[in-house]
Amino acid sequence: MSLAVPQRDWYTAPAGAEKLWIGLALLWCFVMSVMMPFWHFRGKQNSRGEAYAVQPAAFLERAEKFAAANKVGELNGMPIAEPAPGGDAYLIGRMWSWYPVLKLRQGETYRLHLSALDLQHGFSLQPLNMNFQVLPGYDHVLTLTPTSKGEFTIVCNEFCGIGHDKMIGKILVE
Ligand SMILES: [Cu+2]
Repeated sequence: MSLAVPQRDWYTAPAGAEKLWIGLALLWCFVMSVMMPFWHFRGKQNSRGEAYAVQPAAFLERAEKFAAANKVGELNGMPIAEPAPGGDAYLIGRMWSWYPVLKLRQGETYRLHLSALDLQHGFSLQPLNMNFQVLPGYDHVLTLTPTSKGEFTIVCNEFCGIGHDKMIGKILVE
């Protein structure tokens, strides 16, 4: 048994329909590549990339202070915090909950500070499907203006252990 020696000039240039399809695929690749930076600057659902270094313990303190000062109720034992319009809101991602529940007003703008206390979590706002990374050590600030009323669910979309699927939070918009 022996292997056949490969043909020396195995390459034949694409021609006809093959050439056309490769050209179209390549063109689409360029379009998609250009759309990434385009939507980064023109899209209305992107992070501006504003982030600060923060120790998890310091972030916990700020978030607890925020939740206590703005508490307007409770939902399943979790405080509901209503930040002042135009003000700062804090949200902690940790194994395995989002703290606190936020109550926001439609049309008002907030600065939402997102951070994790233990490991990487994923902030995924449903049913809008807006997704942001939540990392310990980083205070990620999102400028947020709710455009519709309702109850929005935050799920964690970065696997974070045994209780990952129970990590569900709420944002209420009135
Ligand atoms: Cu998580």
